[in-house]
Amino acid sequence: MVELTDVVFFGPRTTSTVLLNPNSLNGSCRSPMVEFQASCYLYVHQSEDFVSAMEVCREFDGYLVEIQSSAEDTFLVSLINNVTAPGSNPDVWTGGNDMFSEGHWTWLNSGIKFTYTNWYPGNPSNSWGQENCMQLHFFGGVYKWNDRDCLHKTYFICESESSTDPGVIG
Ligand SMILES: [Ca+2]
Ligand SMILES: [Ca+2]
Repeated sequence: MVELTDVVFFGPRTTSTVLLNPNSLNGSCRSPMVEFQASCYLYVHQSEDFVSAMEVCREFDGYLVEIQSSAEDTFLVSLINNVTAPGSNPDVWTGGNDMFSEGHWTWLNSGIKFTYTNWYPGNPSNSWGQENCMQLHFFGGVYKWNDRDCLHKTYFICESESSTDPGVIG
C-alpha cells in the first residue's frame, strides 16, 4: 500500500509538485517512490499534458514510465489502484508515443520501440488524426492501453533507475 502522506503538493504546473522524503526509503527508492525490479516509480496525482508530465518527471531525474513487460504493466495497475479511491479509475500517462512518426510507437526517454503491448481492442485508433501519446485507461473493469491527444491532462507515472539517488527536489 502506497502512502501519499509524504507527498506535498505546492506548485503550479510543471514546477516541483512532490517532495521526496530524504529519511524514508522504500527499498532503494526515496519515499513515496515505490521499487519494482530495478526501477523506482512515482505515481503523480496531478493532471498534466504529456510534455508537462515529462518535465515534472525530469525534476526527479526520471522519465515518463516505460513498460517493458506484462509484470511491469501489472505492477503499475496495482500502483494506481492502491492509491486511487475505488470507482475513480483515472487515466494515467506513460512515456509511450508515436508523435515523431505516426503508427511507430516508441518510449519517449529510451527511444525503444514497443515490444510488449496491452492495447485495448480498436486502439491505437489515432482518433481525429491526433492521438499520439499512450495512457493507461480503464476499460470494462481493467486498465488497458489507449492512444490519446497529448494535450489531454491526466495523472502520470514517473520511473527512474533505483541505483540512482534522486535526492530531494524543491
Ligand atoms: Ca498516433
Ligand atoms: Ca485511442
